[in-house]
Amino acid sequence: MTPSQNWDLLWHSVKLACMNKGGSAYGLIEDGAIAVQDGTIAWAGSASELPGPAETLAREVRDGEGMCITPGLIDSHTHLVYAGNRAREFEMRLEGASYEELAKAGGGILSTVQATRNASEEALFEASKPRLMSLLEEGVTTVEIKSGYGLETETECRMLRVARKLESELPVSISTSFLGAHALPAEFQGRSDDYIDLVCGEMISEVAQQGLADAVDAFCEGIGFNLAQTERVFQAAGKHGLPVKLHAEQLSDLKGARLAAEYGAVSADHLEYIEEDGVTAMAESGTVANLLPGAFYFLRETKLPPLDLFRKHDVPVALATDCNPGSSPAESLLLMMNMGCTLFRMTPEEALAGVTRNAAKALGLDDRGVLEKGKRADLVIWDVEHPAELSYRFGVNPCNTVVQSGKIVRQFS
Ligand code: DI6
Ligand code: FE
Repeated sequence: MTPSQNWDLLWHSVKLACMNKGGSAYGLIEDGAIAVQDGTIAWAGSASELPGPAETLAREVRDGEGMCITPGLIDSHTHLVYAGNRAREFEMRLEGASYEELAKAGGGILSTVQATRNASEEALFEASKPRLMSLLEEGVTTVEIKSGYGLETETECRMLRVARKLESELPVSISTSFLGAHALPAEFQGRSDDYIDLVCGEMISEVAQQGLADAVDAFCEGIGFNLAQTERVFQAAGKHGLPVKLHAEQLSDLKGARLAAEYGAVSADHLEYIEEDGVTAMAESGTVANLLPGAFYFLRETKLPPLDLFRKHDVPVALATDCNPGSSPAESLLLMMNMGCTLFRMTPEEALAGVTRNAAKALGLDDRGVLEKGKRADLVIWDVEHPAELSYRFGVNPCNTVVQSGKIVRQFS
């Protein structure tokens, strides 16, 4: 028989968790096959429907030995570029100080700002790279990275340049967010509106002009910025044609998610304190609820994000590490899936959708997050029998092979 196709690479004898919506649980195909060609998925389906004998269809044909393939994982909310750490602050919190008290006393985010301002671009790159590598070890192929520890134009730009450089040196797609409105820097004490002038003027112009940001974020909170200030940031983002997202309702309900929805935000993140009005607004605007169980856990929060309301109104839910030195020094997206289930009562299928299909949506990326013909060939082969195992186990890494944009970039066996 003459080859009917000439794909680059084909796996057979694999279980595919396609994660497309509407079909069977996980979009599962038990005896599946998947082919890649020129960086995209050329074919995915049931092995019995392949257009010929597997060995004739691709230049390289691999037996998956029953392993499970999912889309490449996507960590849609991180602050992984920073200098220093806050282990001492962790000790103080365990002795009774609250996250908010430490922030108000000039610690918290501002202590990381100090360390980050003092770090050279090289030092910042070297400090951040191992954190990103930890994520990649577990099959992450797309990562969002925020600025927000500079709070002055030069350092904000430096952080975003480091994020771009990480993408150029490691097998990962990086999506960057400008988070100038993360905290009020000490030199603007008592003048928060003046600081927002700087964020909406010089800072965002510089960031946009240099093409350093793919989106704009803000921290709408008692210890961050109020609703009116957040709205100014969103308007400035709009002027530069940048999509918005928001840290909303993490510690209190300031109605940030409703505002974010009004501005068509791609995601609203944290959301422990959101109420139903916020959820319905998000449903209408198609804003993703990006939940961060690492921060919930590490701050020993007790108020749960309202999963039942997100389900009731059909708001897509994503899960991310929030990797940052203060509220979530987490470098494992698999652990977040487990925590999404154990702490937030998500199902393992919801957890996997949260780091694939819905995480892609949270970043406004429609070319990935599911296994379908035409999507980017970002895939992970897992040494598990069923995709529920990815959420079930914790502290283990069953990742066998990672394919990024059609290339095998990691192989463990
Ligand atoms: N909420 C968070 O959880 C992170 N930023 C934010 O606005 C924490 C950042 C930090 O504490 O360094
Ligand atoms: Fe965050």
